[in-house]
Amino acid sequence: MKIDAISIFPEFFDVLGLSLLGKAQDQKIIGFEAHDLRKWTSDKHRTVDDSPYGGGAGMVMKPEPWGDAFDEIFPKGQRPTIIFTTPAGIPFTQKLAADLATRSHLVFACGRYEGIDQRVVEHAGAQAEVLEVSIGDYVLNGGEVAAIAMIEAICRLIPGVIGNAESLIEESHNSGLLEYPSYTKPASWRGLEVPEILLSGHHAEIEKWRNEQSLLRTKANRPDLLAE
Ligand code: JBK
Repeated sequence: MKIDAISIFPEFFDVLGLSLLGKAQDQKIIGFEAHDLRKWTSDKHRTVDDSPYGGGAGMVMKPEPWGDAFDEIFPKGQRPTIIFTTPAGIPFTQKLAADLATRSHLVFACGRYEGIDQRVVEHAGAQAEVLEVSIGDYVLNGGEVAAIAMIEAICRLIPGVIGNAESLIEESHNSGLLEYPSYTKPASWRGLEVPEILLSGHHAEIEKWRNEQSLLRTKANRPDLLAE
């Protein structure tokens, strides 16, 4: 999979060189490239934003650098998928991650300020599959951290990126509930004990206990998941 990211802070994406995604790049399973949007400016101040039509606070990203970036980054005769990371997008979910993991070329467009001129999104639709996607209902300073979260969630689903295929299978088996709590050695630590059932060797009982714990946790932390 090829992944491009366009941002005024391409250094944010340096973290993708670490750990499993770094290895996957060394092995050529994924090819990642971060681009500085200011490359596609031509004025002395390398301006990427301007005041909003209709008034209001903040600045809006100008369309021209984005259009020129797409002209260079979108391959001719192909239809990549472009993802605009924005709090106004559709929710990013594991299902969407799995869907996007099947694409051959993703482009992440990361806005700053109050967002990008909406015509950029409209215009990208002529050359690409376009998605506006949000990682959650909170305020970030820009779309870079959201893109990094999505890239990690997507790439770990690509065959060969994660060594242990079993961990992927186990994750898909948790039936929409939260994970049960886990423990490791020592069995006694600072006066706190590992639940006895886990030391018993009764596999059926352990599974029953874990399912109960998943349900209790989900009730407490994510009642919305049970309503579904
Ligand atoms: C947020 O994807 N997001 O969730 C996102 C992108 C850019 C800015 C933001 O505030 N939440």
